[in-house]
Order: sequence, then C-alpha cells, then structure tokens
Amino acid sequence: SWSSGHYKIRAWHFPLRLEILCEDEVMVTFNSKDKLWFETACFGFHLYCYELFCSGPSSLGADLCLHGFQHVYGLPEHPERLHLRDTSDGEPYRLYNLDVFAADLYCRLGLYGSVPLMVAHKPDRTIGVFWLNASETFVNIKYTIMFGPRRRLRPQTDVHWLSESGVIDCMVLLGPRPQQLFKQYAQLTGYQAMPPLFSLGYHQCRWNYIDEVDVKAVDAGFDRHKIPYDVIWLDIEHTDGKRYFTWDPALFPKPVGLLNHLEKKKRRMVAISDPHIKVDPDWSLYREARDGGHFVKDREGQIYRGTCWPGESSYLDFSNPATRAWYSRCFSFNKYKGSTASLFIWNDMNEPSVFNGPEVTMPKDAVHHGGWEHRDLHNLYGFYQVKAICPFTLLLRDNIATWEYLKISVPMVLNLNLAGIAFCGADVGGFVKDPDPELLVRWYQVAALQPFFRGHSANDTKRREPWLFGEEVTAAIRTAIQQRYCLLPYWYTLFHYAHTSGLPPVRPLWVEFPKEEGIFTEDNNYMIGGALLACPVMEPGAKTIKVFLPGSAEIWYDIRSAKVYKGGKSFSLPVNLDSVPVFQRGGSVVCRSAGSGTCTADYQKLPLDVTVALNSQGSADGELYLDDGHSFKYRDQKAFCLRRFSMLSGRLLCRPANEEGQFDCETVVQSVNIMGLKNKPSKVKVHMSGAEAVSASFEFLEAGCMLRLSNLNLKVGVDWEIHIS
Ligand SMILES: *[C@@H]1O[C@H](CO)[C@@H](O)[C@H](O)[C@H]1NC(C)=O
Ligand SMILES: CC(=O)N[C@H]1CO[C@H](CO)[C@@H](O)[C@@H]1O
Repeated sequence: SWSSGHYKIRAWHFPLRLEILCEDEVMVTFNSKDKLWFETACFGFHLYCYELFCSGPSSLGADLCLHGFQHVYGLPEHPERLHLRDTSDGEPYRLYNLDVFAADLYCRLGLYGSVPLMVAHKPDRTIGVFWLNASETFVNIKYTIMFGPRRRLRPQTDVHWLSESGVIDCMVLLGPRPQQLFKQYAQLTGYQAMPPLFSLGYHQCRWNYIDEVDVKAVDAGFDRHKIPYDVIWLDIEHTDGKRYFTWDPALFPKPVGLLNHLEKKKRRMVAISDPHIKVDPDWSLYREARDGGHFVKDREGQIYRGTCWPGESSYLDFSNPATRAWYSRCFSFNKYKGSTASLFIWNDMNEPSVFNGPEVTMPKDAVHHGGWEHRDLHNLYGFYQVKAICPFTLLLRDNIATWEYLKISVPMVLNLNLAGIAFCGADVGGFVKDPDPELLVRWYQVAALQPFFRGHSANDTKRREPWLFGEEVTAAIRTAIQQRYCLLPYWYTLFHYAHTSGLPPVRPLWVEFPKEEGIFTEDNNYMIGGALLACPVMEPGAKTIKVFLPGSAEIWYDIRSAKVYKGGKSFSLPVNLDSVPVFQRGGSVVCRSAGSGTCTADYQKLPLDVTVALNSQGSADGELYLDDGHSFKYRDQKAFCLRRFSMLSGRLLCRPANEEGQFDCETVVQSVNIMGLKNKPSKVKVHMSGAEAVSASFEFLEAGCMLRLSNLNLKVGVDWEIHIS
C-alpha cells in the first residue's frame, strides 16, 4: 500500500485489486467484481495483411466500484438525460462516433462525439473516471444500496468498461470539489480554447443558402429587422460538385466580393470542409492527396473508397502528422481560392460518415498511418481533423423540430460541458422537419442561454429566418437574440474561466449546490456560470412554469422584475411567449452590455450595465474579463484585463482581480443596479482614485428594493468606489 496526505492506495496482486481510500474509507475499488479482461486475437494476419500490423478483433475490460455514489453523469454524446441510467435493464452506453440522422431519444448507441469521462457526485465529493481509449467502448452502470461499515446503508455504483482494442489506461480523478475535478480533467486532456468573441454571437445557417444573392438578402434581413447576428454559414451545396475548397461557379462566382460585403459590416462567413475527398483525378487537390499518401487505406493496402456527399470519395488520414500539415496548408489563401481572413471553417461528417459503410461509418479494418486499424482510433478521427487546423467547436446536429428534442438539448449540452467540451449547442429550431412558430421562439430562447448559438435546418425544411412568421414571433426572437448579445461580457468571462481553470460555462445545478441531493437529477434548470440560473420555457402553450431555486440560505432575483425569492423553495411562475425566466443569485455581480448593436464588433464600444445582487449579508462579488476579442495578444503579450466588482457594507469597489494583464480599454460602466438593499439610501457618492468624491443621482425602486445609478461613465479599467449611506 502507498499513501499520500489523506489518500491511500492498497493493491493485491492476485486477483488484482486496487483500492483508493480517503481517511481510511474506501472510495473506489478497481476490479472489484473481477471483470478485468484481455483478449487478443490475431486472425487475418497471415491471410490479408502481409506488411501491416493487424490486430484483428480483441477486447479488454475492467470494472470499478464507486462507493457511496448513486449519481453518475457524462459519457457524452447520447440523446439522454443528465443523470445516467442504470443499464441492467437494457443496453449499455456505447461510445462510438456515428452520424445518426434524426437519432432516437434516449438511445444509447452513440452519436457524433465520444468522451470516455464519467463524473460521479455525492454531497461531499465529486470524482471522475477517465478511460483513455478510442476504440468502440461500452459502459454498464449499476446503482445499488449495500450495507456499509457499521451496518449503515450505503449506495454504490458499479461501472463496467469494455473496449474493443488497446490497453487499459484508466485514470481516477479525485476532486473532491467539482471545481477541482474540472481542473484535474483539464490538466489531463487540455483546457477549452479561448473562442473569438464573434463566435459567441448568433450564427445563421441553413442547408443551403443558395447563392450570393440569397446570402446578401438574408444578411440584409437581419439589418432590416434589427436583429443582431455575426456569422452566416454555407453548407455543402456552395462547392463545385462537393469538392471542398472550391465554389460553385454559377452560384458563387465572386466569393471574395461576397466576403468583403459581409466584412464591411464586420460579419463573417463559415464554409463547410469535410474529410471525404471526391475521387476525381482531374482535380488537383485529389491528386495531391493521393500522390502524397494522405488517404486511409483498405486492408489490401489500396486507397479506401466509400460513398459520401460527392459520390465516390476517399478519406484523409488525419492521424498522419504529414497529412495534418498538408491539410492545414490547403487553407492558405493562395490554395483555397476565394477565401479571405473573414472566412471560417466548419468540419462536418468526421465521425467519419460513410454512407455505404457499416453503421454509416468506416469499416474497422481500414488502415491508418503506422498500420493502426480504424478500430483502434475510430473515436479520434474527428479530433485529429480539428487538430490539423485547430478550431474549437462541436455541433449537435440532426435533431428534430419537436418539443422533446428541444428539451433533451439541455442535458446533452450539460453532459458535454461536464466532459470538457464547453462550446456546444443544438441546432436552433431542430435540423429535421419544420417547427411551429411557438417552438421556434422557445428554441431561440433556450439556445440563447447555451454556449454555441446557431440556427440550422435541413434542405427539405421550409425557410425559417426569424422574420418569416409575423411581427409577434420576430419580436420575441429579436428579444432573445438581443438578450444574448447583452450578456456577452458575462459569457466571454465564463469562457476565460473555462480556458484558464477548466470550469464549464454551463453547469448542472449540483455543481454550484453540491450538497442539495434534491437537485442531483435536475435536467431543465441549470447554472450559467456561478451567478445565473436558467429555467427556460420548454412546454407548448405554457402559462406557468415550475421553478425550484436551490439553497435555503440563498436569495434569488428575477432578472426581469428584480423580484426577490428565497432559496430552497419551488413555486410556479406565470409566463408568456416573451418570458425567459433567469434568476441571479444573491452574492453575485453580472456585467452586461447596455444594448446589443448589430454584431459583436460593436461590443467594445458599448457601455456596461453592472447588476449587483446582494446576499443576506449585504455583500456580492463578480468579475469581468476583457481583451481585444480576436487575437492571441491576451496570451502572448498579456493584453487583457480581469476586473473585480465587490460590494460589502455599502461600498462597491471596482479593482483589478489580478495584476497580471495590461489592456487599455475605453469601455465604461454606464449604470449600476443594486438589488436587495434593505432601505432607501440617503446619499450615494462616487470616489475615483486621486479625485474628490462626487455625489451621484439615483432612483430607488421600492418594489424590488433596487437602487439604480445611471449616467455614471466610469472607466472599467480604472479603480473606483461607490459608497451608499
Ligand atoms: C437534399 O439533399 C440531398 C443530398 O444532396 C438530396 O438527395 C435531396 O434531394 C435534397 N432535397 C431537397 C428537397 O432538395
Ligand atoms: C488507438 C488508441 O488511442 N488506443 C488507445 C487505447 O488504449 C490505450 C490506453 O489508453 C492508449 O495508449 C491507446 O493509445
């Protein structure tokens, strides 16, 4: 046995067993049920694969007992609830990347991405089990209640992992707090990249915007209807015969002109680029890939061919470093004709999707660089593609325009966030079929509160740009998108945390309230950062919704009405089509832009509204992260600033949260709202460093006990204080 601090590990060699203990209590047992298993089979080696290393099918597995736990999460991506189910009555959770058109709800088969991280939580500890393997993997989960020490009833979760190939490389992350677990996982697998600010705005996509005229008309529609947006996306049909890196000469004859037209309004375009390359010896890119040895091979050593959008296609082998280097060069302006710096890339179909392959993917015996079989690295294929050009998104696609798919998008986004994929969101409106106007509005409202916000729909759906359903619908969608833009200072700060500490921007309620067992399975309501609780409306015809605000010592404020609620209670809240219930936690400070502009380019110019929500002790704090929003200067030259707003005993301070960064910004705080004051103040004074204190005019709204200070014009980058007496 070994020990370190509170922890101890005990090991037995036959049968192999490992126990992880904390304060002499067993937390995790490895191989508790003796299911450790290796099987290797080398069939086919002599017959087919003379020069190739070909392992053939094999399997390996192991089981772990998580003592005291009865709630496990993670293992995305499945169209499933947040809290994973006991699988003894049915199929195990399967991790195998598949392009499933209109996936069935609650199906455990596997979708576009697979993350072999399971997170287990109980009131005093959050742990993670990371099973590092990229082959087809199954996970069985069994929840039981056992007699523990001193005959106390003790829950436990037994987990059985089974993979097709590789070796067992299983890591247990010990937490104990959720925030520490996220950091441990990020240290192991990498932190979320800092997204450029524009990518947090609204994206408009469709399969397909037909031609340049269509793109310009949709773009103009957003201006005409005063709806902010940042990016318009082009799906496969914009290419010349599904040859990526090209443009259809009739439909998009002047792509640079189109990009410049959008760029003048500070907007961007995204074009699709899939990993399958049309078999076409007359196309130079195909020839380069073929002659450079950049394609996946079949078991006979020939270039593998499958069917995808262009018809017969070969697949780039991104596991080969030389292929990744070649692929990234394909995006240079001189090779990708018609592209400019305002064109961004969408990598799709990289499960990889093969229309005539088994389960619409690549056969497991296809052969990659170094002789690895596809079975060994299947779940990493898309990872290697993005590794080549390093973008940062993961999309959920092929959902259906129904209320059930809207609802399932919330736990799916939460489980992805738990597993380190922060930047995700569902296709607004549902990819397949046509949403009715009410569903479309609700979908915008829900998606505006998720990290990645993009409208998307299939080629046989009706057009659904936000202004096509009458003024009431347009207005409700406009409000949802504007609210999103106002909240960008907060979202950007959350991504700064994800980037630096691994904290997911959106979180299940238990992450913020780890001791409240009643919310461990809550799916519909969740936290955006530590300050805002979202409970969007997801029922048709809703007149009221049920809200539960956690924490019996907490105070919450409805962000629309400033109405105060005590935590630990549930209640029903009246709603209409415009309602997007969000509550701010007492003790927090949230910064918003005062206005939404036409796109994120206006963001730096907009002044800020600061909302201080006091807790029962009359204090609150919160941070704001700022940088130029697009470059790596925050990293290379420390050109950023992180400011802290803290309120205690009637004094609100604006100070640096750390001294590390240097960023000159003109952004000013225009107004401050303080919610939860006990009495109307008699005086409010503003102190700037090195200047005389000045009195500020204020309003006091008795109903919400809210103090409102406007026209402040205080630079956010300098120190100041507001004293209330
Ligand atoms: C949608 O695209 C698919 C694939 O190209 C095509 O087969 C189908 O006909 C298209 N549907 C419509 C309505 O355009
Ligand atoms: C191909 C692949 O990624 N296989 C992995 C599966 O198992 C072992 C342990 O994690 C890894 O070392 C292999 O790289």
